[in-house]
Amino acid sequence: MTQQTPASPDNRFAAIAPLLEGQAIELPSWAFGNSGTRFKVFGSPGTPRSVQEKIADAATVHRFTGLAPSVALHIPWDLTDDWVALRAHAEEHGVALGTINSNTFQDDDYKLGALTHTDAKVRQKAIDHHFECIDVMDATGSRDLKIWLAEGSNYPGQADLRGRQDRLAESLATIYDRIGAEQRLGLEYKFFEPAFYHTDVPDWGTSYAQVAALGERAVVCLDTGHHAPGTNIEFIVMQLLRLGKLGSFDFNSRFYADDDLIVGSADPFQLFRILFEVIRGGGYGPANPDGHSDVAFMLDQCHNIEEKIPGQIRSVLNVQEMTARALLVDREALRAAQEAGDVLGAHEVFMDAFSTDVRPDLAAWREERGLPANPMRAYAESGHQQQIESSRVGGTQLSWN
Ligand code: PSV
Ligand code: MN
Repeated sequence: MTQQTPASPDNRFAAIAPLLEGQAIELPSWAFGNSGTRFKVFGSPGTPRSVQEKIADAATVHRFTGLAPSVALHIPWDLTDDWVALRAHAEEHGVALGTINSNTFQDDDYKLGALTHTDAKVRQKAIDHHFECIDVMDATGSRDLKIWLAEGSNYPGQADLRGRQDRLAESLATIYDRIGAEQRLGLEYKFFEPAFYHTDVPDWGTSYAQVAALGERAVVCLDTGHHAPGTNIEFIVMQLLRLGKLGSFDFNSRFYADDDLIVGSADPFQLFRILFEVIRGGGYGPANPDGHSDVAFMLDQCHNIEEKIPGQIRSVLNVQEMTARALLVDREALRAAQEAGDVLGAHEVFMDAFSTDVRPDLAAWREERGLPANPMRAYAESGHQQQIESSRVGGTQLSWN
């Protein structure tokens, strides 16, 4: 067994507290709109009727947590004719406009593919949509373009798998050529849905192969819900960081499919393991010498049956809590145990950090920064939910369709 002198939990927290400074988790605008399943989209009182109200809700999450300074937009769901005004609206509320998400999954022309379609006219239409997204990025000051493709096939023989991969490479290269020197293109993968036999970007390897061919500013987006059950996601995190291609996370939890539930709710230990690899691989912002990391932390979630603002507050708190626990891993002791071949000693060092209850320390940490010790309770007691429910009447509640 490795000999360890465990520091008191308090001292250990004090040592990692500065590393929690500046943690930023981007919220998806669509988390504040109505959503549901294939069977039903539920309406809920207080749901935004405009992109401005969505941004105000994201800003509320930031106000209660200090963790969510930016909001990702989805085009065309969040289109506006005045980006300067929208950017100013966000800034007035204390948040920035973040990642721009393209959408090639809600147009009849894309039924058989968009960037991979056999018809050059359809491919060009999808490429033009991405050009429009880049114009939006220029106006909002966004760094990242995120591409998730609903492309694939349902039946063996339906499509030329290789031809689609080649066309995808060509389309992506055309889009990549258009992004600015400070901008990035992120390609997200998903092994299932809505194409059930094959999808064109099913796994990190395919995403990596496609973005590696593009260049330095093309990166992989890892959505935690897009893996087969039992997949060792932290291994993928390690590998992508090792290859310098982990661009961003879409955090969420899944039970069966892409159900976009609250991150860390199903398996906090998995979130801890992922965050440990992020920190270990240099992907965690404040841990880097330059004070920020290139790995963007985003949520990709929807709240169908629970209240949306508290759903997002809970989510960012879960990420913060597991980040703190992952930072507590005594990496020197871990390395010593690993190198000594002390299997159970190394495991114990790892589990010791995971088992540390950091909630009281985090509450004190928040209070020191003028934030509520318990943001969930503070929101519930603030009356904000009742206020938006009674004031947001009339108009059309926003949703994904
Ligand atoms: C669909 O699976 C999806 O949830 C992807 O993960 C995208 O990131 C998101 O929609 C928004 O387009
Ligand atoms: Mn996603």
